[in-house]
Amino acid sequence: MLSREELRAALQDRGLSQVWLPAEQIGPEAVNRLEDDLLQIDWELFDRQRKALRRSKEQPLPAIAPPTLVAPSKQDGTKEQQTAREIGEAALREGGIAILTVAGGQASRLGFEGPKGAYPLGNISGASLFQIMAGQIRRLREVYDCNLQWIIQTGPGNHNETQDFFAKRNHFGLGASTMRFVCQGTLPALSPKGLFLLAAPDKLFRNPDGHGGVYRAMKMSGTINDLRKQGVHTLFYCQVDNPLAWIGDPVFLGHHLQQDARMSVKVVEKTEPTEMVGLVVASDDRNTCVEYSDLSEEIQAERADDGGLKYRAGNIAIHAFALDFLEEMAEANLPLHMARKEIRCLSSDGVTSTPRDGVKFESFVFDALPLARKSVIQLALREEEFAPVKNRSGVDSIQTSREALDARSKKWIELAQIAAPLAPPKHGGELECGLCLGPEDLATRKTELAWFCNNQILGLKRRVDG
Ligand code: UD2
Repeated sequence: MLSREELRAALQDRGLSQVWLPAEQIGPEAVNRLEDDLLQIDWELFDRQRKALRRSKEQPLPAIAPPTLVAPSKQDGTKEQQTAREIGEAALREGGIAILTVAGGQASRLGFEGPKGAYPLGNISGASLFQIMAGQIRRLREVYDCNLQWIIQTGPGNHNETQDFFAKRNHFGLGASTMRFVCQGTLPALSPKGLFLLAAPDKLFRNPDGHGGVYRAMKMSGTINDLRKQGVHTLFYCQVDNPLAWIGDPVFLGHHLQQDARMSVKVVEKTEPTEMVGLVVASDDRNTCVEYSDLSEEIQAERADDGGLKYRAGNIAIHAFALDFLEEMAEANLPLHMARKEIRCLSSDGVTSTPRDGVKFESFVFDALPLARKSVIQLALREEEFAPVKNRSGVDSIQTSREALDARSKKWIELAQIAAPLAPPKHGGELECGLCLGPEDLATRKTELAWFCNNQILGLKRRVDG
């Protein structure tokens, strides 16, 4: 960290000395508080922010081609898939895997106060997104007889609330010592001319550094080192907004490990050119992920010989990471993405607050993909693995996600050949959180199932066969 004198010099060199003025008008204590805040600035990163600001346009896209895709995990009839499953299962059993979920966002788009993971999504039970995921992790621990760790990335706006949410619910039976909450960092927002914006005379205006902040947060918090000491070598990564995420999918993990991949990704087939998901494409000898907004409409609408979209690999933000690669990415200078917005901050009078033009910066997890010398891109079946909750209504909404969960439960019950008295009624049923990992797992538990007609949750109650 800089000394106080060095800080003053760093500000002066960059033409930023006016940042002191409002604090100086208040007094030395306010100046000290601002100084403490400014001492947290990473100047190398700050200079990159300013450089990004000066870049007039995003970089032109390199030549791209469709990536090579591995078949979905469910279609595991082939020998290849079976081998991958065995490798993934062995890694889970041996304790080489941990789960990482990014949950730094608020649920404001859903009209819900609080961390998004606390949103009660369960159709009948009202189970939160966190609880649905916790259930899967509990079941994985049972099936693979392991102590699977769960790391949740929170944000400065929901860190305490998220921890309280879990504590009040006894960590859903997972055990507090096997969970870790890692708070992502922030980046200062800047004016279009590259000056600091102030939230108050003694405080910079900052915003969360994006889900790409997870790399730094995992390293700075000591989590990567601790996991390594515990024998973890690979992370399964997912977003909290997708309750269908097949957490710890052993086939996906197996492919990733077998190919010695550094970062892998699951994709769903994009069927509409206008669908707003990032696309995984091949470029040179690497894979890369491009935001839909960075691709022209013509490219997005191009067709392949089979009539489907040429670029159809839609990123669902499920990854596998080699732990070493995750650590490298903490120092990798990933691109900074900018959002130009009106920001409510201190006005030039240094007293009142007012909306001003500003720029927020963040980094994205998937920008690490082209830095991975090897990556596996695996197809996932949308109806099985992807129904994110992004909006209050319409596409990717609470309703569409609930419907997808419901449809999947019904399908699993059918596939597990659960007999009529145990089958759910036509309209809305729910599999109890943590009951099973999929239809095969459900089938193994047939004798332990009971159907609760009154609350329509298919869960574990008693051994029905005595
Ligand atoms: C993201 C991807 C998109 C596609 C889609 C799949 C981006 C820019 N786009 O869309 O390509 O893969 O997901 O669902 O990411 N989060 C944090 N910290 C932050 C910001 C977000 O932890 O600073 C978490 C957030 O809690 C959520 C996830 O990251 O779990 C996704 O964030 P989002 O909702 O902003 O991403 P979205 O929907 O734009």
